[in-house]
Amino acid sequence: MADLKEARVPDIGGYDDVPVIEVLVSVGDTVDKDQGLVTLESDKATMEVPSPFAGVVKELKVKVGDSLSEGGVVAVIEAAGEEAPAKASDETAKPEAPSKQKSAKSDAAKPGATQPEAQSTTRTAETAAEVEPVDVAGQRDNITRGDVAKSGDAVPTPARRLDADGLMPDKVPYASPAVRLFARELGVDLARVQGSARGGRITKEDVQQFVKGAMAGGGGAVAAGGGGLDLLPWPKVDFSRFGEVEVKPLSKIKKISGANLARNWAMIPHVTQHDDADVTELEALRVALNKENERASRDGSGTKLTMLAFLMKASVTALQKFPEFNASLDAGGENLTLKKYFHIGFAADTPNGLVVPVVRDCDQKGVMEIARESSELAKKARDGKLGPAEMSGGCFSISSLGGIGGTSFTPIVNAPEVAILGVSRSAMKPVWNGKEFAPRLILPLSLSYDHRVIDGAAAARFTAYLAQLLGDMRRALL
Ligand code: CAO
Repeated sequence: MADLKEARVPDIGGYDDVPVIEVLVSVGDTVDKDQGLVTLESDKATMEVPSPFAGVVKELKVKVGDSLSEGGVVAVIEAAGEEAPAKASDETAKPEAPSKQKSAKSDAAKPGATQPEAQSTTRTAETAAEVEPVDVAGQRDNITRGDVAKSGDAVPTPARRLDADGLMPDKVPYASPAVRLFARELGVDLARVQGSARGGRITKEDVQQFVKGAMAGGGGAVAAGGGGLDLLPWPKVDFSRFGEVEVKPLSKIKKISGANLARNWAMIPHVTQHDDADVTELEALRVALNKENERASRDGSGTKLTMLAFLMKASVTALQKFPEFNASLDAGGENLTLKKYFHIGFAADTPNGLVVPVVRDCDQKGVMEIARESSELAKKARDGKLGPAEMSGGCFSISSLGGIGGTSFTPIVNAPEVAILGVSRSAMKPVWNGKEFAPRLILPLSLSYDHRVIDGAAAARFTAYLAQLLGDMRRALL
């Protein structure tokens, strides 16, 4: 018969009604003993509530935003393997060592709850594990909370002393609450970070290296200069104090692209070079070709030649002339990988957020084929049907807001690429031709680049060349 047990909050040093900020498991998950179930965060500390036994999560009793105190039920777990002695309930099976034994309480707020008195909590050396909670407010709060790691054990386990970072063995991923908090602030999924400390524990430096490595194309080498980000915690504001609010979770795409954008913005020294391209003739050609195609396809279903397709083709020619733009910097910041292929990504706005599909081998394709492929990919993106392969391998990206408006903007480099072209709305402008002002269709270009790789002069040359190409695409044949 299934052995259903309640996983309860152990002694957390006297804290009461601590908000749940993270639920680390789902119903149906198989958990190891001591694997974190939820993360609690008070104004002073973050701490994980581990599962007191291995098994399968049958029911979650809390969600993010709920509050828990000692004894509060976190989950119902169908325990697996060797379990507590017969008849021993979870509570009665708790090791007796802690002198500050409390009975299970409801999750509801306790009237008259006082400040933590964790210092008075005593344990024997055999069962206690002394750790310091993370002090998010800037000071260490000298509270012991070793019980968090073991008090839910169905049967007493051999002594285990945790180290000062507050790590808890057997957790997946294996990191202290301080590191978890740090990773959350950076939007890093700890499951993807390789721990370098004893037993595979993930340190703050590992998280920093992961961010740097991901930015520079994978790998975990130490980036030149080091230093890392030393950011203040994100401000926590109860906006409802100021007026009515509604909380809306970000879409999955927004969360993923947001984490990437934040990393790229923080880690890459961006500079944006602005220039104008005279696309008067190109636009006339595009319109004429589209009319021809429309007539040829009779039903009007032929491929529409877009300005984006011309921009992609012209970018390939510029990348061929300036190879360091078709490159990626390694994680150590020492070597540039120059690519001999030309896969161009373009930012596509979808109802769920920004994605960057990639058209492969644009050097081997005509503008018409690039237009057809990019419009198919854009449709797939909008329908949420893009596969990961269709968004990988890009060398250079284009973010075109020309269909919407604007005169210039600063696109964020799509690491591990080293440059991105932003395109704003073309407009008819008076341009001096030596004799008079003539009306010309001017397309604003904004090239953001990684200044570690590309010098300002090279960026100015690249952008000017691109503008020249768009002014006369015959140059692409040279
Ligand atoms: N200047 C003036 N008009 C432009 C233009 C430009 N630079 N680029 C496109 N247009 C016009 C087109 O001519 C077309 O007009 P018609 O409907 O009259 O023919 C209209 O804008 C729509 O253009 P399009 O269908 O060719 O689409 P597009 O090539 O502009 O864009 C795509 C395709 C996928 C890039 C676009 O749908 C998109 O998602 N854009 C947003 C990208 C984005 O969000 N970037 C920001 C990323 S950073 O946050």
